[in-house]
Amino acid sequence: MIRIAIQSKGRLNEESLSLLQDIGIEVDAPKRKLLSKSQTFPIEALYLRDDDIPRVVSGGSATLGIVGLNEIEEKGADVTILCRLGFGTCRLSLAVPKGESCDGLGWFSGKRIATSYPNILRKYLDEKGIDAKIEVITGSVEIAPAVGIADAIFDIVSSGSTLIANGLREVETVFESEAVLIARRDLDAEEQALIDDLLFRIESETVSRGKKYLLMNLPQSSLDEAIRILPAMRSPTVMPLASPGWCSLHSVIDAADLWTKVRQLKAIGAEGILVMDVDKIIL
Ligand code: PRT
Ligand code: ZN
Repeated sequence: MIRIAIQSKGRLNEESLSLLQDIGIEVDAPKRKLLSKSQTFPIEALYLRDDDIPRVVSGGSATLGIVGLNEIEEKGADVTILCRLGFGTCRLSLAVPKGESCDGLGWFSGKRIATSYPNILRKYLDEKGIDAKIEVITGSVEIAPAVGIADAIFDIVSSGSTLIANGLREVETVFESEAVLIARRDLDAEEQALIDDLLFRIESETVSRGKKYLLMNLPQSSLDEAIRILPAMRSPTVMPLASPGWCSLHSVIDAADLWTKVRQLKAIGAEGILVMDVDKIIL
């Protein structure tokens, strides 16, 4: 049995639980329970605040954890990062009041910067040789300049709308983050075997994310051109149709390319194009 630390509520909670569900691991959502044992895999979920997850994993009270890379970096936690999970994507950026004529990092020398991430910021400023004062604030960092606590902020940005709503302008991205799966160091053989199984399932899940399955009828004469348009996992599957001179072509493509590919395929005579979601791809 292994234990995985998950954020009890907040931005990473829902997607952490749905990732587990997608890889066949059912656990109860954190209502009043701190611990929830899965009936489908030898794992139990431990629900915590995200700030506590790096320490709980490095200290050995949980084998695994799902947390933002920003938290690992800030806490300097001694854990293994097993894989990036593709959600909770954000960046840590420097921002200034939009009226300020900040034209580069030099502007920050001698200024006060409010943040909840003093360690990442200090390391960055030291690397760049900028001597600024860091004001540590644990919440609502974005209001610091308006209330006179700081001249600038260093905070998490996702869509950028919080900055705009507070009259701030992003001037420098310092750190790119997303949710990651972390593990305690020095795992025993049984833990390692369970983790290998989990990683295999997560990889299948990640590979299939954002993929579409395409099926179409195609004149046989356009086949070479269609194969050039559709670089599938090996090559597209081709099957003959009852009507002479026609075949059926199957392939997996990135969802982002869907409409470009469909247009190209139509142009070479493809008909009856079916587009389907992909649930899992096991490589
Ligand atoms: O209660 P607990 O301590 O567990 O949660 P928390 O309030 O500390 O963290 P939470 O749930 O807000 O965020 C958890 C993790 O989600 C963070 O550590 C990041 O790794 C990741 N993440 C992704 C974000 C955002 N996107 C995000 N946009 N964390 C915070 N924000 C906040 C940001 O602080 C700012 O206030 O959203 C605002 C900016 O968003 P935009 O979209 O307006 O730019
Ligand atoms: Zn937190």
